[in-house]
Amino acid sequence: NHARHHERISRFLSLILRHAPDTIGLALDGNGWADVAELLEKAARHGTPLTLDLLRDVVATNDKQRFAFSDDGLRIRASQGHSLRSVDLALQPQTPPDVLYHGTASRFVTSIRQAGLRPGARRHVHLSTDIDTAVKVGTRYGVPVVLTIQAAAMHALGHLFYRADNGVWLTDAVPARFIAFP
Ligand code: HQG
Repeated sequence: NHARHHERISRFLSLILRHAPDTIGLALDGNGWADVAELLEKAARHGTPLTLDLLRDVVATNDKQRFAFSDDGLRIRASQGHSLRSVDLALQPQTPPDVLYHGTASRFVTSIRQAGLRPGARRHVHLSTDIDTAVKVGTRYGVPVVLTIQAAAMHALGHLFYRADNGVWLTDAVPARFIAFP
């Protein structure tokens, strides 16, 4: 069915554009962009046939707007979520809202109280402007816990924040003193 197929393609694109482009022999540039024609050709060669129309449709209807085309439509990248150290999204630092939210699982809370939020395998800690999103993110790993981050206070002390093209907020790490636990 249609929705399932889209989700499968979205997962494939997340793998290729965030973590492991080399699984299909694709190269990303320093800002995470892949050539669309090359992506289609290499995806097909490695068992995931994709038309340009289908790719456009997946990008346009993706629930989290995970992917974006360049203005000329010739390149595509993931808007956030990378683990590849070679990718720098070249986002401009921005002033965050007063508070941001981070959804995690209850079993991580003891460790987060001690170490703060760390990016783990990804390049950044991911934060959202709304609690609902944080609950969904936390649910991926277990019983969700929503942490409230004093983003404005961090920013005032020199921590940099970035807003990805899909509205997700990114920062390098969040020291525990800026986190309110429920
Ligand atoms: C936790 C999804 C112990 C952290 C989502 C999280 C997001 C710690 C996990 C995006 C810790 C890392 C990212 C510490 C952080 N001790 N645990 N000191 N610091 N953690 O998947 O934020 O659907 O790398 O709380 O919607 O869950 O893929 O990060 O639970 O936007 O597009 O370590 O991925 O988007 O997990 O998710 P992740 P995340 P997509």
